[in-house]
Amino acid sequence: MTTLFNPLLNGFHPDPSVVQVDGAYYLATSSFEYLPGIPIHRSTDFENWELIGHVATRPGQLGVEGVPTGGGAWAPTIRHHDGVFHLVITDAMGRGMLHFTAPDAAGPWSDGELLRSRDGSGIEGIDPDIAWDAAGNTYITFSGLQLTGALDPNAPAHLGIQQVRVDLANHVALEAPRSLWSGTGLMFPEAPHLYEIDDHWYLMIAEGGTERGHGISIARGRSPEGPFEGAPSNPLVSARSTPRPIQNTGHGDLVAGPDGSWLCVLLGVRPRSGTRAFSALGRETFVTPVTWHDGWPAIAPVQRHPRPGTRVEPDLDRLDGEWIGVRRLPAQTADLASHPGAIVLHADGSTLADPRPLFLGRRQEHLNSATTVRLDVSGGVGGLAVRFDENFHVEVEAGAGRVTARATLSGLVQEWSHDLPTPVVDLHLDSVRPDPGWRMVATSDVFRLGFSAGGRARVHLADVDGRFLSSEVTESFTGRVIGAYAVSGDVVLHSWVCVGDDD
Ligand code: 6LW
Repeated sequence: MTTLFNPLLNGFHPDPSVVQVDGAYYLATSSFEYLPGIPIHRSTDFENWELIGHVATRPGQLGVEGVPTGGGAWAPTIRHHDGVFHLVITDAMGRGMLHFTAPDAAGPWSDGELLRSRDGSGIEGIDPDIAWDAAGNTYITFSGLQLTGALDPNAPAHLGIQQVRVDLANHVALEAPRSLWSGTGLMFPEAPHLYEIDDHWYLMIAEGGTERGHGISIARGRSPEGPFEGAPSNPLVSARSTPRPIQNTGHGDLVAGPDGSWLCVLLGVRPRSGTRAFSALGRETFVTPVTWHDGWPAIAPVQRHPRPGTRVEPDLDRLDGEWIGVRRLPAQTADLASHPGAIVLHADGSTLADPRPLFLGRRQEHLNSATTVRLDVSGGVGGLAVRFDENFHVEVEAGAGRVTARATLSGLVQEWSHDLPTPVVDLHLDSVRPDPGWRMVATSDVFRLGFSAGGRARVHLADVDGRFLSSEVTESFTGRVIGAYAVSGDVVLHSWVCVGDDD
């Protein structure tokens, strides 16, 4: 039996989908407005996972450059058929429902083709699944959330679980969508996956919404088109109204594990505070065992089993796959040529309040985290930030003789400034457990902001309550991203060290 670490993938990696090919596992997750998009992780033991690439590495594969915050790459399904990797996904409020292929999951992937209805318009829905039957029919099963109609109060916001057979070579539906079993009546039936197991077709979905009410339900029938009968044990798994440390569990995908027993990958959060209210890292990927009884799966509650802590000190003479940009590729953000061994960030007039900041980031992967960067701001102004989005970010910024800690929280801005003795400065951004002191209800964590310069000891600038950068407060689908940024002139990033662990 493998060591099932949970989270399986630390940091925001929601909506996981997994496929097993020739003894290796390939896991795809959502990436929203960040690029490169749709990370692919690989494992042979379900314990150690390696980021092997991304589906969207080129401009135009996704249309995220202009999507609203939280739009973009939502909920992939990855499968393997006739020697080819297939991935379907909705580029929400971007290009629409897309189909990508690749001979190797590490890429390069295709440009992405729009899946169209018979009238030529894009198929309207999210969370597409792709499956084939023995006769060679290709099924796209999806959640009928009407994103474009959402602005029309009279439009049906949700059509339930929908399905069409498609001509995959021409990316066009062969029929009008049919409605399938859509769960036990909870809101937001979504994340459908079809499986042909033994002599049944199983339709597994998420329902209840991706927050605390989230859960997984399943139905089965004799045909991929239904009719489907719901399991008597639905929901198969949900943390709703439980004291479990992993909450929001749902949006799953089933796979036979390395030892032949079944596993379910699914999303969850690790909320902290007195009432476990705030999820700093966003929705992460978890895994839990599955057993079968009388032809129905039973999914075990997700057990907390954090990985050992890490120290990350990336080489700055290359951009590894963990670097991400906001609606722009890291290669469009970072100059690796002008200062070998360091990354130069050339400000372009954008700030962290803009939709495409000059920001080179990495997911925050641990609940307790300490990041230090060494910047040369002799030629500009920039800093080290942790962000959820344009409205919620906390940073330490240096340049023009000043160093400033700043919290921007949905229009509320507070700053703490100090003289900057030298233009080469270490900026510190730590996320630490709060000292509850006299309060019963503490927060999720506290940001500790400071700097060190000229060989002198660290100067503490400010403490900022971490609750404001959580999924719940920001109402976000993503999670915290820590990054270096520039707002004027040129800023040189000489080093990056992030140490973290999960208590
Ligand atoms: C995803 C859907 C969802 O497509 O959120 O709330 C979307 N549920 O399953 C983005 O994660």
